[in-house]
Amino acid sequence: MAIVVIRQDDRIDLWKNALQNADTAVNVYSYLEEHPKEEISMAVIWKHPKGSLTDYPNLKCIASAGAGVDYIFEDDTRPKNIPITRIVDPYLASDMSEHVLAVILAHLKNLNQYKLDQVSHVWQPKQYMRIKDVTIGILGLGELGALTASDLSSYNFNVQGWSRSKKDIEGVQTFAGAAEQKEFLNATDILVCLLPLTPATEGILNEDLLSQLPKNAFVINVARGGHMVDNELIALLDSGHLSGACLDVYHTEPLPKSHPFWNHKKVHMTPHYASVSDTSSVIPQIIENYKRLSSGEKLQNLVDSDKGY
Ligand code: NDP
Ligand code: OXD
Repeated sequence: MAIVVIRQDDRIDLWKNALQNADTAVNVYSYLEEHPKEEISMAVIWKHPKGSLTDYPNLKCIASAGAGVDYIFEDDTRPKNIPITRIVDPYLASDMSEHVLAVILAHLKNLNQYKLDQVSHVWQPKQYMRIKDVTIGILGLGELGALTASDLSSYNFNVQGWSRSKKDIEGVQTFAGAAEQKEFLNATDILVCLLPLTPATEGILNEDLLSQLPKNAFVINVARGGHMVDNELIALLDSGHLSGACLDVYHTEPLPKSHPFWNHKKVHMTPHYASVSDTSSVIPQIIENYKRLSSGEKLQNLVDSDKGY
């Protein structure tokens, strides 16, 4: 049994070495080096080249190196009858919560606009908003959404959240399913998307949904670019219905230089770095799952293949 690391970014050696150092008894390979393919039982992957999982006849587990697994389901050639695991990690959740808080405060206090004013040497005080006067609505109350919601509530924001099944989170008003979506949206001043990307949520941030937010609402997408219908967001920003958007994720990453988001005054961008799996924190759970796989025990952080998350 052995592990192969498959990712196309410059973190592949970091991941390989971190897994290797965590347990020197385990054979860990990068998919870029010569390796015995029939020995591989676990593939630790992040945005792997489509088709690359078919190289391993004895693969028993696909371990996503991130929380999201949409890229795995997009690969039709993946082995379909083996478990998929993902990252559930306190730092991944708290880093996301901190990022969302920073974006919200920058919006309430006009910091993005002041940066633009500084570049143009403009002195123009603007009315700011207070925490107590805004309602944050979070789409998705899973590992990241639930912590973000309760953290924001502890800062005295009014917080509500929407998910597939009903949740009970102290200080957070919760809504579930299509029937309760409109009431949730109508009362949301700042919408935060923390849904997984699945066939049910693809394109959910469209004109129909976003226009149910009150006028001047602000949108934060930290989930996946595939949730957003870009041209419909731009139309609602241009019409004045939405006051702005802060985006961390895009249909194509890096975002092509010609995309209209780059030059849009109401769009604020970060490069898919709201929250990143920290090897020192998440490698132990992957090694633990590798040991469980070897001894036939139930794996942790399993993805539900029927739901796609
Ligand atoms: P979870 O699987 O823990 O939570 C998903 C939540 O979304 C659940 O509350 C679930 O409802 C809800 N949900 C799923 N489908 C629907 C639907 N059709 N209708 C309503 N609610 C739905 O995911 P995480 O919190 O761990 O992560 C969320 C996403 O964040 C990831 O999938 C990833 O795409 C993104 N992410 C982005 C990062 C970044 O840096 N930008 C970093 C890490 C993750 P229920 O509880 O009822 O099942
Ligand atoms: C993740 C991500 O899903 O980084 O972990 O987007």
